[in-house]
Amino acid sequence: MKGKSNNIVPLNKNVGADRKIGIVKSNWNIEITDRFYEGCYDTLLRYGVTKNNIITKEVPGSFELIYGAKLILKENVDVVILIGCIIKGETPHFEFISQAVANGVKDLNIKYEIPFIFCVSTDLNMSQSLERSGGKFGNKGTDSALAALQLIK
Ligand code: DLZ
Repeated sequence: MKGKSNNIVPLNKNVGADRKIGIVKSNWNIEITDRFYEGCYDTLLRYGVTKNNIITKEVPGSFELIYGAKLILKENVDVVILIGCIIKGETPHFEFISQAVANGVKDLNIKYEIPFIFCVSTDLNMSQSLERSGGKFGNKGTDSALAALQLIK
């Protein structure tokens, strides 16, 4: 695993056994979200989650992550991880999408009994995103999987 995680709470290697995990992955900036997904998926497997207990849905962009999370709820998952990458452009779009997604995930956490994990990077440029998806700042996908496992243990 490249980079270092800030997530230091030790977890039992079998904490994910018999747990069902939902992942919603946005395909906008897919170079980055693929890397988050890989870090997330590999970490779940390492902690005992089986492949058939990882349910993945893809959506076009981060704005659709909330809708995807609502759909995946029907699969009776224990936790949902929302993966996206929002990169600042030349218009205020960045602020609108980032705010909407952060608020949407907060609302899901308030409304439902299971946790929703925010694995959405909001970076100023692609190089920052690369640093957080397996570069010098670790992999946000790995960190998000660890957060999910901590919450359901
Ligand atoms: C439109 C848009 C823009 C400009 N930038 C991003 C981005 O950096 N990251 C991302 O995940 N999605 C972006 N989108 C797409 C929106 O999330 C959404 O898919 C569209 O507005 C359609 O609803």
